[in-house]
Amino acid sequence: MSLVCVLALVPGTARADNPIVQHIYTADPAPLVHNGRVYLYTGHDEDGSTYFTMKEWRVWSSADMVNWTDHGSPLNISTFSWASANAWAGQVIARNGKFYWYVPVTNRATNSMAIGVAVGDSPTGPFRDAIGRPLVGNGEIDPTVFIDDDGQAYLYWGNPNLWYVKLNADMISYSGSATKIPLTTAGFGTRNGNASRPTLYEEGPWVYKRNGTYYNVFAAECCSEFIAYSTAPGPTGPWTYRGTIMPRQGGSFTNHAGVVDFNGGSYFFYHNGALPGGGGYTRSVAVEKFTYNSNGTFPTITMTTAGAPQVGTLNPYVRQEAETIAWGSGIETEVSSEGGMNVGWIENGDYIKVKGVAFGAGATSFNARVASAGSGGRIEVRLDNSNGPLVGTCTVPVTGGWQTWTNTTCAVSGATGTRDVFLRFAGGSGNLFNVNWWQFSGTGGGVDGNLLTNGNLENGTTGWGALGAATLSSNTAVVHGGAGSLSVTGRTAAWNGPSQDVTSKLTNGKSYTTSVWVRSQSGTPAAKATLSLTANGTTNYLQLTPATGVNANGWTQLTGTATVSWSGTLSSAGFYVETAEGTDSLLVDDVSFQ
Ligand code: FUB
Repeated sequence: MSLVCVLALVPGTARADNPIVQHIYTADPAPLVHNGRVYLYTGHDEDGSTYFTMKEWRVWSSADMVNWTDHGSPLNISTFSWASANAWAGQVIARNGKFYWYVPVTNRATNSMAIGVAVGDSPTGPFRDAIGRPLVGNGEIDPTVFIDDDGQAYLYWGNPNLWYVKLNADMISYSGSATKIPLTTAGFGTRNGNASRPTLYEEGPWVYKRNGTYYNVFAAECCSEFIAYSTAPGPTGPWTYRGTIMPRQGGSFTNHAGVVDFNGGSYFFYHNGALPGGGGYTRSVAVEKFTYNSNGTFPTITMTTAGAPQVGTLNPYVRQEAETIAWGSGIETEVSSEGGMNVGWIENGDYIKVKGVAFGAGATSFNARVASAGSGGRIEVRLDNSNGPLVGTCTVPVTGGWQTWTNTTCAVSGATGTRDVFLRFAGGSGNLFNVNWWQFSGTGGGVDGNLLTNGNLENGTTGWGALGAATLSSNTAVVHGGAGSLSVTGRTAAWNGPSQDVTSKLTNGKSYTTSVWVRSQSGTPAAKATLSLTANGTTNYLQLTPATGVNANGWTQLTGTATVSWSGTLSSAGFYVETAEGTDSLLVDDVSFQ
């Protein structure tokens, strides 16, 4: 395989966090907030492109807006048997437990652009062609999708025109015919000197509703484009032009916006040509946090290299994917034989920055899942920058295959408080090794460590019991990480599941963070982690994670933070995994509660 590293930086260089992805070029951001994470759908500009040569779409996600997990490419041109090229700007929306991804591609039969729709059971896919043919096709591009409060869904798209259709509730068909939105100068601004395109509207609409007002954020007046917006009292207009959001800037002659609210903040995603080798066909997605003006209008937003501030911190005491990255230098990613992605093409001096890692009172060891068909090497765990204090060094052996995985562990000293972590890779020449995931251990549980015994399920069913009717067994065929997971069968009620007693481990009034990876053995139940707290003869139930739909096709992470409190004396407390309803058998892995 031949890959070009997009970026290699001098060790020690302090880096900002925009653009979001450094190891490939990305374009056309479409964010989606789902279950406490931001999922970011992008296109992928090929290295060295001299046109919009785009073959696949990519998915990224983050819980904190700075550390982004690479979920690879669950959708590409060949997903649509009728499409021939041009994996351009799309958007994903969730409905009825499914995720619908609308994309523009070239229809082979007509050699013109059409809109396809893919569907998946999770935000990271896999995605399949929902209907086996274009949903709509009139030679125009850039779909955006929006569901109004009354349940009516709308699909908008277009360049040079602006169209909409009313989608049916199934999200894969529509009623009526495609309707042209009048591109008036009152609605979309005045473009001078172009009689065939008198308004500023160019492409890339992003339609949503906020406080009763409908917003259409769009790329204006190619080339180069700036981002402007219009508002309307209804989903189909009439639109009023409101001005510029993001001026022309950044070395790409296109720009493309996506806007979401997350965790109480508002975020503006866009693209530019900021990476080395970047430009109009080698773009990169970036994000800025902003605040709407009190009257609902946008402030002017300019591109920065700092990006958005971190929301919270990253927990090093649960398994973290190596491909969860604030800034990567020299590395690439690929599909891992153990599921998800791994970091690869690691050479001497490459590094990964992980931002805002909350060590608390201190980490004592570092564990990483590694593989090498090269020469092996070392992972240097450094703080603050890639030449910063060295707090641990793990040796990576040659394992005999790039997907032949083993664990490496080393002592850590001096990692306290909240710091940026740099995993800096060292060794001989050429590709050294791959990394799939990593995890620190803390100073003996409590504040910094996992309160659960055998949370990674690498030690059979040790530490786990059944709440109600459930049969627990160790599973080695389907695992999230490592070599074991927990199979939970024979449930006869929704609350039945694997549990651990944590009575002696809780502090009244303290917040605990939970992470559980779950998949069903059949069905698509909503799973959740719960704490039962019995004090003074009364039992209360605290939901630790939102109930989240899981399926048999892949692992879903349930996460949440909850404050535990009780009155009087706590007589028993149990952590357990259950479902909102139903008795489907489950698989559970890599559980932490801390
Ligand atoms: O990425 C290809 C095209 O460039 C998109 O569809 C447009 O929005 C522009 O960003």
